[in-house]
Amino acid sequence: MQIELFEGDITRFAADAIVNAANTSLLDGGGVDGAIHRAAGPELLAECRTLHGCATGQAKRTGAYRLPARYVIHTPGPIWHGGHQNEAALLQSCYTQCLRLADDSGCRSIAFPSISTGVYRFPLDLAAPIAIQTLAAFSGVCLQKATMVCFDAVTYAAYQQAVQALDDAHEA
Ligand code: AR6
Repeated sequence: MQIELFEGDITRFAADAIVNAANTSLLDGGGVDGAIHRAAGPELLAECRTLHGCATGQAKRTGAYRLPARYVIHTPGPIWHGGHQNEAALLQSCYTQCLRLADDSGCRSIAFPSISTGVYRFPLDLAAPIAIQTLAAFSGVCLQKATMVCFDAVTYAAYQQAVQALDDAHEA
């Protein structure tokens, strides 16, 4: 899987599927979730209401309405409780389930925000390698490119470091 990093706003990023770092109700979120709902329009919330929530580490798909994408894939990341409540495996599952759903939906490209590293407080230096390693390990039928859309320079630097660490490990 080809991995790219981009610093900016995911609601303006064109990809077949855009991932939303949601909560388990799939309703009433802030952060990137709030931005996605504002940009997509009220039809997105109406469709989310029909889904009856989503478990942490799983993923559900909706239309993307006014966003420059075909689908929004909603995934509730784990809330960080110190690292002993399966947080790493759940975060990995978020990325894997989103990739599978996008691939099954015929998507060629997908864009992710930095899941769980905002309100849910998952440490960025631990989250970034989990995300990058999971993207790198995935091989789909249709899906060819995954972009991590980082909202600020600190987030971008953490993902850049994780990509570099993976490259170094492959060369060693
Ligand atoms: N584009 C890209 N990334 C963004 C954007 C944007 N427009 N806005 C924020 N981010 P968070 P979480 C970044 O808190 O930690 C919500 O209320 C942000 O800087 O949105 O998974 C949900 O409903 C950070 O790097 O998601 C849940 O209740 C990253 O997105 C809860 O927050 C994730 O931050 C989920 O918390």
